Amino acid sequence: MRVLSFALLVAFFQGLALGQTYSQDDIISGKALQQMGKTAYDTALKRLDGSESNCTRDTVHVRKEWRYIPGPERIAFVKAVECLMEKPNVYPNVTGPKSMFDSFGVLHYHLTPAVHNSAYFLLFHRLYIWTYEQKLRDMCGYKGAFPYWEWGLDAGGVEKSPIFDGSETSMGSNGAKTNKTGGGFFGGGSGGGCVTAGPFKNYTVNFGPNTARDPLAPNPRCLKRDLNTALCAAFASIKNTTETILESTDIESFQANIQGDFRYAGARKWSLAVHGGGHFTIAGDPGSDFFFSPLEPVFYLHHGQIDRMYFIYQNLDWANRQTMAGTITMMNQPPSRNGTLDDVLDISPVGGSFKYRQLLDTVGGSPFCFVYE
Ligand SMILES: *[C@@H]1O[C@H](CO)[C@@H](O)[C@H](O)[C@H]1NC(C)=O
Ligand SMILES: *[C@@H]1O[C@H](CO)[C@@H](O)[C@H](O)[C@H]1NC(C)=O
Ligand SMILES: *[C@@H]1O[C@H](CO)[C@@H](O)[C@H](O)[C@H]1NC(C)=O
Ligand SMILES: *[C@@H]1O[C@H](CO)[C@@H](O)[C@H](O)[C@H]1NC(C)=O
Ligand SMILES: *[C@@H]1O[C@H](CO)[C@@H](O)[C@H](O)[C@H]1NC(C)=O
Ligand SMILES: *[C@@H]1O[C@H](CO)[C@@H](O)[C@H](O)[C@H]1NC(C)=O
Ligand SMILES: [Cu+2]
Repeated sequence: MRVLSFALLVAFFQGLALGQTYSQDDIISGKALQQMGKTAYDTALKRLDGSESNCTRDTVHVRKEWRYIPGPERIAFVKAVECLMEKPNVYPNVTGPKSMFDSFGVLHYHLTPAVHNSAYFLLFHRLYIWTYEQKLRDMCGYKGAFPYWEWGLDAGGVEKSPIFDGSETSMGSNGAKTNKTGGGFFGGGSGGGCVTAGPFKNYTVNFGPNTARDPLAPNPRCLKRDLNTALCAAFASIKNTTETILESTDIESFQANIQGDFRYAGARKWSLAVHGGGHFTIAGDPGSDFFFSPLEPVFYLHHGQIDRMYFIYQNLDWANRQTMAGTITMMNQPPSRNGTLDDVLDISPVGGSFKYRQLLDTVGGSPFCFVYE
């Protein structure tokens, strides 16, 4: 009896720690997510105390939401991305890709069937965007904060988002308005054509789409966007982001909920879910392309937020949240074995080779040293 009540007490306090007691008001206003983020940040930093690695409270990189990064730093980020678009492609024997930026697209194209709706989704994308960040720093001298995109902040109008407003401190505008049949979520958003203003207006998408006969052959074209506020509000709101974290009790349900993996009954209510929601809030070409979406520069801000959710989820119960679940093929097609933390992720020639186990902790372990603010 005493054991039972002790267990209940522990469960109660764990519930508090995990924030399961937040009111709907606090969830919708963002107060809950803010507190969860703060707890995760503090928990991660605490691991640095007494650590013998060179990742310390002084050296740790703090990732920030785009709009809370000062204007000049945002402009420097855009310049660094444009610089990466000028550095040479590292894949041999491909004619379409022209730059280091493009090489990331080739890497994602090759690995797509293994790293979505599989055991590797979260840790692959963590390494992938971190490697991109390193290239911006090492090859292009970027010194500022690496940005993420909190979609829910734009659920009232993506067109006026500081990411998409077309100003020089944005990531470029919406696409030009085009006539569309249909409507609703997938009938399209408020653009559809080429980006008309701001950064990346002149960026040439060099290859793709994945439906092309040779997806890696040259196919130069403009960057198109079709911003979709209704979709953002329905699938990637602050409430959706917060409850996806709160309602996920283990890594298997977390990765199912974040991707709306319909194999899991509990994940079906999320439909597109925040991952698809963020992607299709941008939409367009190559933003809608499952294989080539990283050729859309905002991809990295979107996946920054996915990784931030993972960071928060992990650090709300760090001792129990360093596990992996699922198999090594997309939707387990073709059927495959379970992934393990001792599997190796090799992203050469773009980046390095690591055991998945090394990618669990964003601080203090090899190779990462970052937290989310
Ligand atoms: C820590 O040292 C490693 C190896 O020398 C280096 O690659 C890494 O960039 C350093 N990290 C920081 C945060 O200084
Ligand atoms: C590239 O193509 C050349 C000529 O066809 C071939 O000899 C070489 O093995 C290829 N390299 C790679 C890495 O596929
Ligand atoms: C869009 O549709 C309207 C009405 O059918 C037509 O007048 C207009 O020319 C179309 N615009 C484009 C860009 O196709
Ligand atoms: C795009 O290119 C044109 C022509 O070179 C140039 O005038 C314009 O400033 C460029 N726009 C941006 C946003 O870089
Ligand atoms: C996602 O958020 C929207 C807006 O807050 C809400 O209407 C919708 O019900 C949420 N979805 C789920 C599955 O809770
Ligand atoms: C694979 O993982 C699932 C749980 O995610 C487990 O039920 C199953 O037994 C595992 N299969 C093998 C062969 O270990
Ligand atoms: Cu991906």
